[in-house]
Amino acid sequence: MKKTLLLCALCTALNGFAQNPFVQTWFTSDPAPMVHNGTMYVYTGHDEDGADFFWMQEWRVYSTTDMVNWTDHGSPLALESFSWADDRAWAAQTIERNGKFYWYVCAHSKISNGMAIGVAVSDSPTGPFRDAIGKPLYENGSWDHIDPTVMIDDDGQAWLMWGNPRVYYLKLRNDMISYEGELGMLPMTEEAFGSPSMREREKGKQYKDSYVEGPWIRKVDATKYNVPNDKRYQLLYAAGGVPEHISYSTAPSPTGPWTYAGIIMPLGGTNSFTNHCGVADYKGHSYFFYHTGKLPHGGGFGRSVAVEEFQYNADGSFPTILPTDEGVKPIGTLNPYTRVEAETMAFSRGVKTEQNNQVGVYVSDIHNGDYIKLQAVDFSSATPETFTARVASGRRGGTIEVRLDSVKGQLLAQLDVPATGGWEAWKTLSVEIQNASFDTPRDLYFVFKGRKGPKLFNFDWWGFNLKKQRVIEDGGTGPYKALMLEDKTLPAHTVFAPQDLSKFNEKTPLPILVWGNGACSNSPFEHAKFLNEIASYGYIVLATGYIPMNDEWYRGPQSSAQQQIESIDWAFAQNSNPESPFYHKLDLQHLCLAGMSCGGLQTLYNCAEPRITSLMICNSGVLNQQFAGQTMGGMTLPDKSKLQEIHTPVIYILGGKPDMAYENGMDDFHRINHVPAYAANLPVGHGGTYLQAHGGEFAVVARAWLDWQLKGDAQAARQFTGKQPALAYRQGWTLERNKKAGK
Ligand code: FUB
Repeated sequence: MKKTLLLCALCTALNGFAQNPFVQTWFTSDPAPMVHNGTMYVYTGHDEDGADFFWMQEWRVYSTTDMVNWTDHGSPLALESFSWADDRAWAAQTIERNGKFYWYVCAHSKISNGMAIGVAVSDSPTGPFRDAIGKPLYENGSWDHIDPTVMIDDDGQAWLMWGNPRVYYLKLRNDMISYEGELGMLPMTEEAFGSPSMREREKGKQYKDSYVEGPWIRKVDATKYNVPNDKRYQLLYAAGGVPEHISYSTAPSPTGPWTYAGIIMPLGGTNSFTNHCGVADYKGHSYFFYHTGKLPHGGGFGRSVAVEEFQYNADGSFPTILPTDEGVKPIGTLNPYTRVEAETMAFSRGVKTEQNNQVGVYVSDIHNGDYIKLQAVDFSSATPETFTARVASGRRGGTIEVRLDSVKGQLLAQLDVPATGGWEAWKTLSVEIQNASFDTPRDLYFVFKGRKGPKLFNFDWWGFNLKKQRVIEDGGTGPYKALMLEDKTLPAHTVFAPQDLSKFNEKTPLPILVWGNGACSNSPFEHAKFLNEIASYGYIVLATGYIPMNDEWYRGPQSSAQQQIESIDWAFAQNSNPESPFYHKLDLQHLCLAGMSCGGLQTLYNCAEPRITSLMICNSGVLNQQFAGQTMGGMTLPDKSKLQEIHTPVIYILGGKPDMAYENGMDDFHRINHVPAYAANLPVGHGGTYLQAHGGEFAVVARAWLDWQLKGDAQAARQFTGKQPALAYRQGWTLERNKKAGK
């Protein structure tokens, strides 16, 4: 019987229709829902894998806003949180009062050697939680004290109830962590719960029902239901002995008198000998939470939380609710254009979750063939350009296949995850979307592929992008993690900018670097690390050419010098466009035009442009007279007379004598007498250090120039000014200055 049920659950799951159990990464039990600020939270227990009893160590939290995609918030509360607890982290419930969240738990107490009721508190529904009083809220050595449930009545009185095989109650004070009066106990009568307490039952007599444990106290909303006054309070509970079903009783007040009202979830179809329920109304729907043993390898000590939607009867009473594998329908959609935590899922196979201080909860234990499913993903009929994910692999990595509708559905993208140097050495990777037609909300699948057997990688978060974008070198070493993106309003250019633009405004705008590439390439593939690094220190960099979506060399047609002017025009237009993410965030008074090699010539070609406030010529210089008049990179090559059009300070950053542009660059430098000019050399040759990690030394010096020229940074100025400019003392570098530069 058990096997058949399990196989049934599995086949439904594999067919992609299942929503129950709604957590598949761990065994979870005793669900306690709480709605707060438009989000449904569910607090659960955690059955250990392979357990032979309820040896439970911690509690967990999950949340959703659409009832199908659940986010795992990990375990913000465990036995270790309570100095007095040493075993059995059993059923619990959380409630909010005055902005604080109180999580009532039960656990074995090493003080009394019985089960005890404790309370933890937090400022957030997802923790961190701490023991609110440093001792049990209630204990007396009895094993009855399990399964707390809590309710705040309309008059503000909070009631805490619990117990197996009796129901106890306390009136909580407003502080929620102390109580007034004595411990109360509900009379265990046939009328109240279907049978009297065990000791009082008549031998051989068939009773209607019997209270066991797991109470859930609630009050019917009299504004919505035609509920008689004597039935306004409802106590739901696990009933009938082992195996358990769910029944309930009603009363005119929490203290009674209670009247047995019938069975809500009958026996059968759960593969678990316990059951434990919680009820919540959310976004106009009503939900009944319970647990089953229906995950693979699950059962009585390996339970899993499940949920069904139901409708109250007109008088607020419960209908019969049956367990299903399908679970509930989405009541919202998931936005794929934000950062979505990988531990948000509607269904998964094979994977687990872990948590650490660096990234919080992430998906782990990913093996070949495992998958994650999300439901009702709303692409809003837009066409995403790229898919981004943050991943880490301490071994060989693998692949994420991004598919629509099923594990074998339309392939949108295939992201290759390399070895990143550790299971927590995270890298943000992007890949282009291959083909896409996104009409209505769709199911989305991440299917994991790689070598059979070993763990492949860990998965922290993902997102789709409407722009082509990519994060390299973890966003750079600066204080503002950067990304590069292609914007449709600036075709054939790549924008490098901080990922979080909220820090920038009219008072602290982003200075602008406009860049032309070596070989007049129409992609900044060779300079991406260098430019990304600069952007991470609070610049917008507008580079000529297509975004390099991988590390391959660009082999298409060359760029033109005009593209630098397009970049400048675009920056000015964006800054005054209220629709732009860069609206009033760009520093139009501080703009450096720069380029490398052929891009340096494009820069000199454009040097008269009045909006430029600084120039940076890298591995470049006006070519000999013999080339004058020839065309290259969309321009007629400038001759030396062009240098007279420079109207801003200029620096040449060259690769020393081994640089084939050294002679031309230094010749330019010696001819410039009308503006401050600087020549910095590091003898590394024409290729500079652009391809080194974070752009190497050239990025350090270029950034110092920009910090001084565009941000007025006095410390950076010291690299180039004074009797003993710091750059001249930097390993390998020489610095020359013309008379205008002064000392
Ligand atoms: O999870 C441990 C115990 O099992 C709970 O406290 C009971 O309600 C039953 O579900």
